Amino acid sequence: SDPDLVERARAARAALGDRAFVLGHHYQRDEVIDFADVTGDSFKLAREAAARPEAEFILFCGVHFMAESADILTSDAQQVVLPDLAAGCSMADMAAIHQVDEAWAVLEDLGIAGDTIPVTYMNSSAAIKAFTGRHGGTVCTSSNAEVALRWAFDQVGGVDGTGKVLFMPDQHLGRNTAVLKLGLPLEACVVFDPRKPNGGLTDAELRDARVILWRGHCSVHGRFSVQNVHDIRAAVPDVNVLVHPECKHEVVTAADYVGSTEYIIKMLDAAEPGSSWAIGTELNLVRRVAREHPDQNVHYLDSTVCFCSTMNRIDLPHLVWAMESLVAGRVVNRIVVDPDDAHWARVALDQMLALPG
Ligand code: CIZ
Ligand code: SF4
Repeated sequence: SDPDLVERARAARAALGDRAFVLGHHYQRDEVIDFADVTGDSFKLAREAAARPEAEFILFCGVHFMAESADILTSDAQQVVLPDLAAGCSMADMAAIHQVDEAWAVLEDLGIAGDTIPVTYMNSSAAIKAFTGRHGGTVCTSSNAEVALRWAFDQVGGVDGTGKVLFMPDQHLGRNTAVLKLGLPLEACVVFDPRKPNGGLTDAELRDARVILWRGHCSVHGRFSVQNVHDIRAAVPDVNVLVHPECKHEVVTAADYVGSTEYIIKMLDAAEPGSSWAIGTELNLVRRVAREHPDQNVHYLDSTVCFCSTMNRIDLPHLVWAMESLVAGRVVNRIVVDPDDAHWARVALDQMLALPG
């Protein structure tokens, strides 16, 4: 990147000192990661933010829902800054609170809301997390989705009972976890499409379902295909195919390993030198992992899938602008969650933190 800009970034970072803490998500650009005090997935970063009560400013290099979680988990005196407000998440945007309220009303009208518990993926707005907290549910991440789903079923009579989970907003993580980890049949999962009356489902389908999956997906991970897995196996002998659970069910089934971002990093750290890997996740992360493991043969599962475009909105110019503004005494792009939502979202986040394991 531009050497002048790097110099300005260094100067602004030094001027802020301990007043600021810079968090960098694994999917961020290298030019941004270079200035991160800590890197991680959304869960680790939320915990890191909460563990820095002395920092006046939390500069969150990631997407909007992550900055919201940081605001919820930090004190009121701390200010969370998202260097570009356009850094949203298309998956989180697929579940708007008015749609979720309407879906819940459908379940209430059918008399099944009382047997249903909401579970929301970390990748959702604070309003959806608050909805989940108000209805006794939990947040989950891709690392603890199995434990979260088991806990949720336990609240409504167990995995083998008749209670239901409403899983938002990623249908793939929900389905992969329910079927591959909890052993529920694929037919026990239905997809609720918020754009259609009754979610596009019959009353009987809703009554019989065990897992009601919200119709959401990740615009990056949702693009990997089974053909990609076949192609890489044909091209690279003995390749280990490693994908994120936001990938489609058939892709995860065809792969050798499935796991969260932190799992993917650990797998590569522990891999035999000279082994071959094809990784199905965001490209900034895969390139970084490949660079850090020159002794391994790291491939990208599909070269036409690439960056998360909203993650990439945070670039060095935006980070420099945010830091220089703070140095000048102007707090820009502050993320503040409505206090009532923050309270109930925190209930759902605390429930997640209290899960076993
Ligand atoms: O796909 C994402 O955005 C992920 C995996 C986020 C996170 O860190 O949990
Ligand atoms: Fe959202 Fe997918 Fe981008 Fe993650 S990678 S921020 S889930 S669109």
